[in-house]
Amino acid sequence: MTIIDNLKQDINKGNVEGAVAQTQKAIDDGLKVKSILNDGLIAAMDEVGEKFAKGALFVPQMLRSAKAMQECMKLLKPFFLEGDLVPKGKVLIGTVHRDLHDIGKNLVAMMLEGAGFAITDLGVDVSADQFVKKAQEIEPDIVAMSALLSTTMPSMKETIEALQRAKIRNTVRVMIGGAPVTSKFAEDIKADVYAPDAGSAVIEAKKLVGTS
Ligand code: B1M
Repeated sequence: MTIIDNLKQDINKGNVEGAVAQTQKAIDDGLKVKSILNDGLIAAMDEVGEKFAKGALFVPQMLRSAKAMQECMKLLKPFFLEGDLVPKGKVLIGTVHRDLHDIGKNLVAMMLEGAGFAITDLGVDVSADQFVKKAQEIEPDIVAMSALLSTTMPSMKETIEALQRAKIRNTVRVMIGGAPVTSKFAEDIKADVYAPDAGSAVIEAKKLVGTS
């Protein structure tokens, strides 16, 4: 078995210590961080999701796997730094109302931070009102929303409408993403941009603030 196989197995089992040890081993052995992330951590979480959908595992096990992934991501964080100390722009990010999934959102935030953006992270279950209030306070360049549930995607539309009502829609750019989100949905709800993954989120964010 390769280190990546072992890592996937530990994430699948929710073995936090094992997964962290395999991630460290992968880094020490010189594996590409992109491969550790995509072929190891994200691939394992996809497997966890498939098993959950089939009823082969349950929420507490998903939580253990999520915890393992979050701990491994901490080890990868330093590798995302592009070394640019002048902030490229301000990003206000959060997972939308009634949605508790934060791994993808954290990854996007981490990579944007590494690319030189100043991040304000509102966490999970963020209401339209909370997005608006914080946006009025910090005046971000980008409002970034994540949703992992098809049932919470409408909150993205609600937030955009709330930004409109607060008359600040024109002063921010809105980026959305998350597994069930599509570019068509982004178009429908009048978001400025959809990013399918964390890497694209960085590329799109740079374009939005005109630094790419
Ligand atoms: Co949940 N869950 N979950 N879950 N969970 C999914 C999403 C699901 C697809 C599993 C399945 O059935 N196959 C399914 C949703 C079905 C749907 O609506 N389409 C589901 C369900 C049903 C649920 C519950 C309802 C289960 C229940 O209680 N019966 C419940 C809902 C709770 C709630 O939110 N109110 C629930 C709970 C949970 C846990 C709490 C146990 C845990 C989350 C823990 C946490 O996040 N701290 C959890 C997990 C871990 C998952 C899966 C297995 C993994 C998600 C993940 O972290 N992936 C997931 C199955 C899956 O996605 N394959 C599943 C890794 C992460 C890196 O990917 O988040 O997609 P992702 O992020 C990607 C891109 O989407 C993108 O970039 C990232 C990678 O580069 N991206 C953005 C994300 N946000 C972005 C924002 C951007 C741009 C890109 O711009 C702003």
